[in-house]
Amino acid sequence: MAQRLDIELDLPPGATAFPVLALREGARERTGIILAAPGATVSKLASLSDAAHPAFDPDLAQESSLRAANPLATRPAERKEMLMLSGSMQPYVWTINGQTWGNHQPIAAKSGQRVELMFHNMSMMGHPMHLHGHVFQVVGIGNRRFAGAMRDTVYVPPMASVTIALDAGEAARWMLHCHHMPHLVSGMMTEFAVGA
Ligand SMILES: [Cu+2]
Repeated sequence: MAQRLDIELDLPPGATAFPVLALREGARERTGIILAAPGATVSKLASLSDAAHPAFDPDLAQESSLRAANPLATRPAERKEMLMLSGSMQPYVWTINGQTWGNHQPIAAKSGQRVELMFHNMSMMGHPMHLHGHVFQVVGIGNRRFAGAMRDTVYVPPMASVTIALDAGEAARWMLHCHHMPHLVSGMMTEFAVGA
């Protein structure tokens, strides 16, 4: 949910067509694009799959298997912050470190600092966490450290923790929020306040 990827594909030669589908979790709906070589026969696909699609990567097995082609330079973190993700359905309020947007405590850093943020999800909903103005590297899942993918959004499953590392960029206020819009609008946003 809410992930974003840049994908480079090598397609085999020949007049072939390759559907790339987005699947709705827990339901049969699907949509997508078809990559087709010149002269390929493009047949129409049903908008419903035969069976409901399972939840994607709920234990982060795939995320754990990814390694950055161009990782961050190795250096120790100068700032480490834990961000507690929580909330409830009734009332419908979602928080970071117990606060909604407007009552939030900014996460502060200086431009150029290596920062590690651990997203600790204490709720029963998954949260795709997105930081503006930066790319970051996934460097830990639970207690396990590894040189994972470069991203700008990372999915944090229920009751899981994911650690990211980044070099703080331009001095500005950068939004840091759950990319699931109903969570965002009901409070789940803070700011990464980068000083000069
Ligand atoms: Cu969320």
